[in-house]
Amino acid sequence: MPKLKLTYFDIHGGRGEPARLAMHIGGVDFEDHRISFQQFGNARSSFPFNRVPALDIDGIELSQCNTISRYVGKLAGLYPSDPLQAAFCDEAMDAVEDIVSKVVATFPIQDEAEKKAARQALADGPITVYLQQLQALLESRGGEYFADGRLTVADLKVMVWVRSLRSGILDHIPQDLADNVAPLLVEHLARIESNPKIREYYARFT
Ligand SMILES: N[C@@H](CCC(=O)N[C@@H](CS)C(=O)NCC(=O)O)C(=O)O
Repeated sequence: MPKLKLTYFDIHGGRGEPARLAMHIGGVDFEDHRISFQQFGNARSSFPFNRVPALDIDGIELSQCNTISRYVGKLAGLYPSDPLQAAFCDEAMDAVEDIVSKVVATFPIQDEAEKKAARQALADGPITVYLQQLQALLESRGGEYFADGRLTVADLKVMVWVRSLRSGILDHIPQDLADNVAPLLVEHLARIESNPKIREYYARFT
């Protein structure tokens, strides 16, 4: 097994969290390198594409969160070997990345009224559409998991996003949006969060 070091912000969410969870669930040993926003700012140019998460694999730097999740998912046994099931897994992960990118684009908006308008437009439009379509995907795959009839990195990716929407950290996005437009994703969140290994992971931080 290679020596792995995942660098990401010290938060329980975002683009690095699915990989952390996957490695914990699969018993994949890794260094959980958490950095502050200030440390990131000071070291930005040292990361691939000036971004995190970054996964150091025996000295090789790997970027792109879904690529990282797929890679560690394979090591952890949380990525399908069947090509179609793998595509289902990728589809859900890439959909989340689409919508996360739209929300992240509002982070730099300084003017509060402008930010509110941008976030409300996202909530009424694309976020609702992505929630509904992800819910439809989940239903079409049997209703419990996004691929392979079992827990995969796709479930971790969707779970982390839906949890962040409901957490209240995103001003101007109604906390109950997912509950109202995609209740099956909220049930999915509860199911995935109740996984004993996920509970064990978060218990380390309390
Ligand atoms: N396409 C990249 C995007 C990575 C990304 O934008 N990461 C954010 C943090 S979640 C970042 O590093 N932002 C710093 C910046 O934009 O300067 C991925 O999938 O990992």
